[in-house]
Amino acid sequence: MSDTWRKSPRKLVQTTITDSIKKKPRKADTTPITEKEALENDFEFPTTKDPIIRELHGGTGTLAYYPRYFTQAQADKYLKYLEENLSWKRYPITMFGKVIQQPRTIAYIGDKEYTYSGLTLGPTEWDPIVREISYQLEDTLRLPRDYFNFVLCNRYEHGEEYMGYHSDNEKPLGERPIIASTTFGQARPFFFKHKTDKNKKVEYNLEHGSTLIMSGLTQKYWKHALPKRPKANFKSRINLTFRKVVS
Ligand SMILES: O=C(O)CCC(=O)C(=O)O
Repeated sequence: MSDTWRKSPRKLVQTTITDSIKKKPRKADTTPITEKEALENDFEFPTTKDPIIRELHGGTGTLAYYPRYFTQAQADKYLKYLEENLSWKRYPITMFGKVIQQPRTIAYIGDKEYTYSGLTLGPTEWDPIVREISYQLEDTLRLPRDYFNFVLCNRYEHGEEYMGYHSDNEKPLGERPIIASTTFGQARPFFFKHKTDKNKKVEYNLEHGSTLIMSGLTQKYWKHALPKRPKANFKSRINLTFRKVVS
């Protein structure tokens, strides 16, 4: 582990490197992997869209970041559509025994019911454009069609809206969920911290049109958060997390 400076598009940031980052060689094969391989996460990230792949310290997970998963024009189109067409609502959730309003609005889409922080959502009809995005992600990752069976959509109006540290480790997602997190709108910092070793941290600046894949044991060993940035004058941001209920 070493402290290192790396360049982010906006500024130099210091990160503690606890892992290795590599670009894997391009694979010509586009045959979908099997459901079993996907669940066991026994696959290599295809590199058709140039991901930056980060193996987290000691086999504790894998992150793959696609900074420009969508072109600017595609991302602009999706942002506008999602803002105008999803049914955004603010729900109460239970945190540490207290009922609070979520500090963001959400929309839920998917075949399956999903419960987190005392809130049960779905099932609902798929929005056709969200389905289109889901299919593109499945194709890039060589996942079987309809692998992702639900999507949690979060909308942050400004820098006061946020998501606190948590992991997506609900039982129905399985131990090694593949979660595809696609961002439209305002670029914002996104943090990971190891659950037991406070020195291990990873930071991204999730950009308009980017996708971050969390896989392997990431949810078991790491928490993630989209922190508040109250003075940052941030505009609206939408994030879609494509997931699979396996049981
Ligand atoms: O908006 C984000 O990027 C955070 C999403 C997230 O952490 C989640 O849905 O679990």
